[in-house]
Amino acid sequence: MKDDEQQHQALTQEALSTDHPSDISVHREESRLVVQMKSVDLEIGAHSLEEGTGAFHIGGLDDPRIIIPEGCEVTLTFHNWDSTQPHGWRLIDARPPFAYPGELTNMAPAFPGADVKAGPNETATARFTASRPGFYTYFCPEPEHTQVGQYGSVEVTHS
Ligand SMILES: [Cu+2]
Repeated sequence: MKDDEQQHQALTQEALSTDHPSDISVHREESRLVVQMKSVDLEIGAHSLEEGTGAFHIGGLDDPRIIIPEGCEVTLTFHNWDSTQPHGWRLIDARPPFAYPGELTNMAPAFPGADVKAGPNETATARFTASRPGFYTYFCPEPEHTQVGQYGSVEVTHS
Protein backbone atom coordinates (compact mmCIF):
# COMPACT_ATOMS: atom_id res chain seq x y z
CA MET A 1 0.00 0.00 0.00
CA LYS A 2 2.72 2.40 1.09
CA ASP A 3 4.86 1.38 -1.86
CA ASP A 4 1.94 1.90 -4.23
CA GLU A 5 1.41 5.38 -2.87
CA GLN A 6 5.06 6.25 -3.25
CA GLN A 7 5.12 4.87 -6.75
CA HIS A 8 2.01 6.84 -7.64
CA GLN A 9 3.60 10.01 -6.28
CA ALA A 10 6.77 9.35 -8.19
CA LEU A 11 4.81 8.84 -11.39
CA THR A 12 2.82 11.97 -10.77
CA GLN A 13 5.99 13.92 -10.12
CA GLU A 14 7.50 12.62 -13.31
CA ALA A 15 4.41 13.71 -15.22
CA LEU A 16 4.37 17.11 -13.55
CA SER A 17 7.95 17.71 -14.56
CA THR A 18 7.24 17.16 -18.24
CA ASP A 19 4.62 18.92 -20.25
CA HIS A 20 1.44 19.84 -18.48
CA PRO A 21 0.47 22.75 -16.26
CA SER A 22 0.15 22.37 -12.50
CA ASP A 23 -3.63 22.90 -12.49
CA ILE A 24 -4.15 19.42 -13.92
CA SER A 25 -3.53 16.24 -11.95
CA VAL A 26 -2.34 13.28 -13.94
CA HIS A 27 -3.33 9.69 -13.16
CA ARG A 28 -0.96 7.92 -15.45
CA GLU A 29 -2.05 4.34 -14.71
CA GLU A 30 -5.66 5.11 -15.62
CA SER A 31 -4.67 7.47 -18.46
CA ARG A 32 -6.75 10.17 -16.81
CA LEU A 33 -6.39 13.93 -16.39
CA VAL A 34 -8.39 15.66 -13.69
CA VAL A 35 -8.98 19.41 -13.77
CA GLN A 36 -10.32 21.00 -10.62
CA MET A 37 -9.98 24.66 -11.53
CA LYS A 38 -12.65 26.84 -13.13
CA SER A 39 -10.32 27.56 -16.01
CA VAL A 40 -7.58 25.51 -17.60
CA ASP A 41 -5.05 25.74 -20.40
CA LEU A 42 -4.93 22.47 -22.26
CA GLU A 43 -1.96 21.78 -24.51
CA ILE A 44 -2.74 19.16 -27.13
CA GLY A 45 -0.28 17.64 -29.57
CA ALA A 46 -1.34 15.58 -32.58
CA HIS A 47 1.11 12.90 -33.70
CA SER A 48 1.51 12.02 -37.32
CA LEU A 49 -0.39 8.89 -38.29
CA GLU A 50 2.84 7.43 -39.67
CA GLU A 51 4.21 7.28 -36.12
CA GLY A 52 1.73 4.49 -35.52
CA THR A 53 -0.54 5.70 -32.76
CA GLY A 54 -2.39 8.57 -34.37
CA ALA A 55 -3.03 9.70 -30.81
CA PHE A 56 -3.52 13.04 -29.16
CA HIS A 57 -0.78 13.78 -26.64
CA ILE A 58 -2.27 15.62 -23.65
CA GLY A 59 -0.64 16.10 -20.26
CA GLY A 60 2.03 13.54 -21.07
CA LEU A 61 -0.57 10.87 -21.95
CA ASP A 62 -1.98 9.53 -25.21
CA ASP A 63 -5.73 10.00 -25.72
CA PRO A 64 -6.42 10.39 -21.97
CA ARG A 65 -9.81 10.58 -20.33
CA ILE A 66 -10.21 14.24 -19.30
CA ILE A 67 -12.37 15.17 -16.33
CA ILE A 68 -13.36 18.81 -15.97
CA PRO A 69 -15.89 20.59 -13.75
CA GLU A 70 -19.09 22.12 -15.10
CA GLY A 71 -18.55 25.74 -16.10
CA CYS A 72 -14.81 25.33 -16.63
CA GLU A 73 -13.35 27.71 -19.21
CA VAL A 74 -10.99 25.70 -21.39
CA THR A 75 -8.31 27.26 -23.55
CA LEU A 76 -6.91 24.83 -26.11
CA THR A 77 -3.51 25.19 -27.66
CA PHE A 78 -3.41 22.66 -30.43
CA HIS A 79 -0.04 21.67 -31.89
CA ASN A 80 -0.03 19.68 -35.08
CA TRP A 81 3.26 17.77 -35.00
CA ASP A 82 2.52 16.14 -38.32
CA SER A 83 4.56 17.58 -41.18
CA THR A 84 2.28 16.24 -43.91
CA GLN A 85 -1.39 16.23 -42.84
CA PRO A 86 -3.85 18.58 -41.14
CA HIS A 87 -5.37 17.48 -37.83
CA GLY A 88 -8.10 18.80 -35.60
CA TRP A 89 -9.68 18.34 -32.17
CA ARG A 90 -13.43 18.54 -31.73
CA LEU A 91 -15.58 17.74 -28.72
CA ILE A 92 -19.00 16.23 -29.44
CA ASP A 93 -21.99 15.21 -27.36
CA ALA A 94 -21.77 11.47 -28.05
CA ARG A 95 -19.91 8.45 -26.79
CA PRO A 96 -18.94 5.02 -28.08
CA PRO A 97 -19.87 2.64 -29.47
CA PHE A 98 -20.37 4.40 -32.78
CA ALA A 99 -22.05 2.71 -35.74
CA TYR A 100 -19.12 3.82 -37.86
CA PRO A 101 -16.47 6.36 -36.87
CA GLY A 102 -16.97 8.40 -40.04
CA GLU A 103 -20.36 9.52 -38.70
CA LEU A 104 -18.61 11.69 -36.10
CA THR A 105 -17.21 14.01 -38.74
CA ASN A 106 -20.64 15.51 -39.38
CA MET A 107 -21.42 16.22 -35.73
CA ALA A 108 -21.35 19.77 -34.42
CA PRO A 109 -19.19 20.71 -31.42
CA ALA A 110 -20.81 20.06 -28.04
CA PHE A 111 -20.01 23.61 -26.93
CA PRO A 112 -19.41 26.71 -29.06
CA GLY A 113 -15.69 26.90 -29.81
CA ALA A 114 -14.88 23.29 -28.84
CA ASP A 115 -13.35 22.75 -32.26
CA VAL A 116 -9.87 23.51 -33.56
CA LYS A 117 -7.89 22.60 -36.65
CA ALA A 118 -4.28 23.13 -37.66
CA GLY A 119 -2.33 22.51 -40.85
CA PRO A 120 0.94 20.55 -40.94
CA ASN A 121 3.42 21.81 -38.29
CA GLU A 122 1.01 24.58 -37.26
CA THR A 123 -0.43 25.61 -33.91
CA ALA A 124 -3.96 26.90 -33.38
CA THR A 125 -5.95 27.97 -30.33
CA ALA A 126 -9.60 27.73 -29.32
CA ARG A 127 -11.67 28.46 -26.24
CA PHE A 128 -14.88 26.99 -24.90
CA THR A 129 -16.87 26.72 -21.69
CA ALA A 130 -17.89 23.24 -20.51
CA SER A 131 -21.33 24.47 -19.61
CA ARG A 132 -23.21 21.15 -19.36
CA PRO A 133 -22.34 18.04 -17.33
CA GLY A 134 -22.14 14.79 -19.24
CA PHE A 135 -19.96 12.38 -21.17
CA TYR A 136 -18.38 13.57 -24.38
CA THR A 137 -15.98 12.37 -27.06
CA TYR A 138 -13.09 14.27 -28.58
CA PHE A 139 -11.80 13.22 -31.95
CA CYS A 140 -9.97 14.39 -35.08
CA PRO A 141 -12.51 15.41 -37.75
CA GLU A 142 -10.12 14.73 -40.61
CA PRO A 143 -11.50 11.86 -42.71
CA GLU A 144 -10.40 8.39 -41.46
CA HIS A 145 -8.37 9.69 -38.51
CA THR A 146 -10.79 8.53 -35.82
CA GLN A 147 -10.45 4.98 -37.15
CA VAL A 148 -6.75 4.98 -36.37
CA GLY A 149 -7.24 6.06 -32.79
CA GLN A 150 -7.45 9.84 -32.74
CA TYR A 151 -10.17 10.04 -30.12
CA GLY A 152 -10.75 10.00 -26.39
CA SER A 153 -13.33 10.95 -23.78
CA VAL A 154 -14.22 13.96 -21.65
CA GLU A 155 -16.41 13.89 -18.56
CA VAL A 156 -17.90 17.16 -17.38
CA THR A 157 -18.83 16.77 -13.72
CA HIS A 158 -21.58 18.53 -11.76
CA SER A 159 -20.07 21.40 -9.82
CU1 LIG B 1 -6.09 13.77 -37.48
